[in-house]
Amino acid sequence: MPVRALRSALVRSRFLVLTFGLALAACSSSTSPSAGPTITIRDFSFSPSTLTVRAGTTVEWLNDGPSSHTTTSDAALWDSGSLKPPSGSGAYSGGSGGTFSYTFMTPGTYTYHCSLHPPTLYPAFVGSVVVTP
Ligand SMILES: [Cu+2]
Repeated sequence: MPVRALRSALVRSRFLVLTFGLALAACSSSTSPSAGPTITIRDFSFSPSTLTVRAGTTVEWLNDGPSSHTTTSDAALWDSGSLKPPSGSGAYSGGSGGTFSYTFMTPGTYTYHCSLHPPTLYPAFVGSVVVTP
């Protein structure tokens, strides 16, 4: 086998290994679970107040306000309980704000509020998650 042919075969096999590696990397990134969106809770807002996600998405709420808050489904589908504020806020210290996650499997509109600061007293402190198929 001439040296030149051998060399080009080597180059070709290296190229194949490279493309195969890239294909593997592309596969693993599309099949591994990706981090879902986060809704930030502050005094007194959910941000974004309306979030649209695909069915099967896990949504996380993060308390980043100075007070404790909850994310509580209006239809009683979930209730985070009290989520503490981040370190240095309110009566708590040492740690990041409390989080809560819920996975939306069925398309629809899901409204929620904070049970500690109810809509009767804080009418703008409500949120909704719109789940599309
Ligand atoms: Cu609250």
